[in-house]
Amino acid sequence: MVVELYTQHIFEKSARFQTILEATGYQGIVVGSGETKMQFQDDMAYPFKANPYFREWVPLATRSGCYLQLIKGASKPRLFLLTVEDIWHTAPESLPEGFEQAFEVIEYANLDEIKTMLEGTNSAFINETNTLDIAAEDWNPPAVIHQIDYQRRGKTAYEQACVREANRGAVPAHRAAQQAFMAGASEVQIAAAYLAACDCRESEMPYGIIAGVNEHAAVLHHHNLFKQPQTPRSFLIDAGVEVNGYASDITRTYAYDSGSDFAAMIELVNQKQLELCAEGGIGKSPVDIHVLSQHKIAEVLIDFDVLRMSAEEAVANSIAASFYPHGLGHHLGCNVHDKGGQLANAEGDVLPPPEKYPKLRSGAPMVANQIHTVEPGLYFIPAYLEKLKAGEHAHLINWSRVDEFVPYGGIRIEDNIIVHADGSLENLTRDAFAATT
Ligand SMILES: [Mn+2]
Repeated sequence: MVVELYTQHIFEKSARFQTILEATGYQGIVVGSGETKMQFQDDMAYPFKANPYFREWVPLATRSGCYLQLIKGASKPRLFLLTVEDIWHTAPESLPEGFEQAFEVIEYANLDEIKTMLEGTNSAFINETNTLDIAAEDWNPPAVIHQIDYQRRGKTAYEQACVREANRGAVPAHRAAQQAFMAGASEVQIAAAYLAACDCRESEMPYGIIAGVNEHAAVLHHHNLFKQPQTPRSFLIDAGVEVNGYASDITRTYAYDSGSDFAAMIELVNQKQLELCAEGGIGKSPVDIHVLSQHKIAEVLIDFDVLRMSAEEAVANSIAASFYPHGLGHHLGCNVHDKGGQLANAEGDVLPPPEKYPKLRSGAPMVANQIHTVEPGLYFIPAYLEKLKAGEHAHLINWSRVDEFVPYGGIRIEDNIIVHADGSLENLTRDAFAATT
């Protein structure tokens, strides 16, 4: 079944790339996986990760020196794999069984050989470095990159299956992390429990695990995990897994004391998050839903007597944004923050985020088969609270209530949603949690 889906995926990608060749006048497109990078003045390499343009074609995330070539009118793409004898390192990653049928696979031994094999076609070349020494204007031409990014908005059935599977794979790890937090583990120990439960190396994570205990839950990207265990109050974990190069991106927040006000606040944010998940749909504006989410977070703050003003006032005066300073969501795929979120068309014109919400990553209307994250947040961030305290609306904020919540850091709840072609919405994350209770 997976082989069938993958074959169909390559067929569809090939057809999409043929339209790019038509539109741009190139005879071919070559996508390189990238090169292993050495550390400065050292014989150690950085962990290698193939770029997303390559991973969308070929699930060989750790194999450098691969090239995918698609020629105008050709029935099958060609896949060039660097194959050399190397007794020092583990053998390079190979394709899942059956996947090789989608390509004409060609092995090569050195750069001169691949240059000879690929020269002579008027091709666009997508790669981090210009390993093939082609004319500068044909290396990552924006016209081709924009077309690819615009196409990437709609995911094939295979890509949807990969992100679905990445959600399923992350759920046992999220549960293990929650248990480790409840047992009083340090952030580093919690991350170790996460990796053990999903049976992954840290280098295989789609992004660095964010695991914030107590006040650290207010640090949006808390990656420098602490080793000392803390007396547990609250815990925010933002982590996914990768399946065939595709990511899940999931956040959950927990209270140690289920009877606390903070636990009740998590529950209310959870309700609001579910309401926001239901707002998606083909043609809907992510900007409108983001503004709605600002209102909903303002309502939570009013409900818990943190703000003494209307939700409208809180949003209009950017007070809600001080508690919720990031965007509601982004596209998800081979990039955790998949590209194309702001593209108005295949020519590369962008719809910039509204001035008031510069952090919003997706502004373009939703399309069929797109995968979005929905991740409202509510944080007590000391730097922003200080600014509010010095501002003109300080008297409308209940500071003793704020002080009660500061030790808990904050809340974020994040699910991954497919906007299906028939208009239905599939919440991959809630489904995955529900399937394994
Ligand atoms: Mn996210």
